[in-house]
Amino acid sequence: MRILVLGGDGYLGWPTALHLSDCGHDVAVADNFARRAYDHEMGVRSLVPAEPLQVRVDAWREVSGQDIKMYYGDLVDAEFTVEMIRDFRPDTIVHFAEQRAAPYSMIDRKHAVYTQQNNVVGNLNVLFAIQEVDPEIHLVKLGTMGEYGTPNIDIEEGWLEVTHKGRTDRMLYPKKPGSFYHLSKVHDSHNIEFACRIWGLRATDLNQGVVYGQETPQTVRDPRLATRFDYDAIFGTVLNRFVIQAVLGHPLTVYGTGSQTRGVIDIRDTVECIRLAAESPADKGEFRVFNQMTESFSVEEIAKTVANNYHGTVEVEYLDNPRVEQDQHYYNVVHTGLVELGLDPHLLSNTLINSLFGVAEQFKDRVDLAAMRPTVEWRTASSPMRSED
Ligand code: NAD
Ligand code: USQ
Repeated sequence: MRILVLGGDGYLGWPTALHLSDCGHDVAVADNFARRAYDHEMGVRSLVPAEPLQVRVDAWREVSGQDIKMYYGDLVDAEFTVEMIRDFRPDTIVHFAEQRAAPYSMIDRKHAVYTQQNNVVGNLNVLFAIQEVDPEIHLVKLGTMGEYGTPNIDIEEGWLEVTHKGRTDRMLYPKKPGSFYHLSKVHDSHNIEFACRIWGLRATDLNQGVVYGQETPQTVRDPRLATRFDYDAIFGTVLNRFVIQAVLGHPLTVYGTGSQTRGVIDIRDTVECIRLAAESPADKGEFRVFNQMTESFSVEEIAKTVANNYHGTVEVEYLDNPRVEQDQHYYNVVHTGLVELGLDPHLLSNTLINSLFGVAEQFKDRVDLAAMRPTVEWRTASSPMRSED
């Protein structure tokens, strides 16, 4: 199958491209390197060095004999997007290419507007390009569990059967997202569902939980194939941050009471879920939704798991929560769709955490401790990064 991975230079896009290529698919990657630019903007860098995309592609050819084609461009540029899809003629497009950090989207107006323009317009351009070039192309789009928020009812896979005043309908599951970033994903989901309904496109929306881990069977084949590993308070995600904090002897930064609960997934399962979704496409006209997570934990449980597995002393610090989010809440998520397609989840185990401690240990000298503490406040939407315009 020909698969185009949008956002193929990113934390998840790159290992996914390698996994798909390793499984025999003909893969291309596209990126505008915006993620590398955010590092410059924030004055931080990935804990693990991420080689330039050309170096990674050359290294993969050397170790596997497989070619990955590269496209450099911005999805917000409609002409670039349609020409790339016309040139590669994929059977499947995997769309990772968005600004993905909630705190980044909450810095100020400029960052909120950028996030929604980049994500919503880029995704719309992909939908229009599919419709124009070949409506048979299957779109596999990365959404997020945070689209749902923390409702006081079970979270279904994208759809909800509602009975109201004696009448019943199947509706898109109501959304209560927690940042302008998470909202951009809700807007994307609505646009994709509409495109499936009016143009008969086929799409899978993967509402993914927080990803942890850094290595996959392909990325460990050569140091040049490593993917990025973020620890800073803007782009670092909770479990990855706690592992790095433990190794540095920095207190684990639990926001609020730590009772807030989130769905999580191992990076090795992320790449496998994408393969499964791509190889069993949605039907024509179908907007298919899977909840791409394997377990849920409260933030405090994640902190305790990391602390209990680390050989040294670990301190936990409860910070005033810079975000606006419920801490005591119901959380019960249906996530059977991908398991039915064949996913055999890696659950959070000592082995994975121990290997992550090893990665953090190896690169700990690259950490800038000043980037560890949260600076972006949801309530004021302002921070030291606030811009004047
Ligand atoms: P990432 O920032 O590392 O990767 C995204 C890539 O897309 C980057 O390389 C970036 O340069 C590129 N990109 C952004 N805007 C673009 C544009 N307009 N045109 C071309 N390229 C563009 O993020 P990630 O952690 O790999 O996440 C990938 C996707 O998965 C995102 O859509 C994110 O919302 C979703 N997701 C991530 C997580 C997680 O924990 N990392 C969890 C759930 C969902
Ligand atoms: N948290 C802490 N301490 C920290 C960092 C985070 O307590 O040092 C808490 C947050 O308050 C939040 C939870 O941990 O309650 C998760 O935060 P996160 O930064 O790990 O994840 P989030 O902002 O939700 O975003 C990440 C990815 C995003 C993806 C999302 C999946 O950056 O791309 O969409 O996870 S989900 O959370 O399911 O929406």
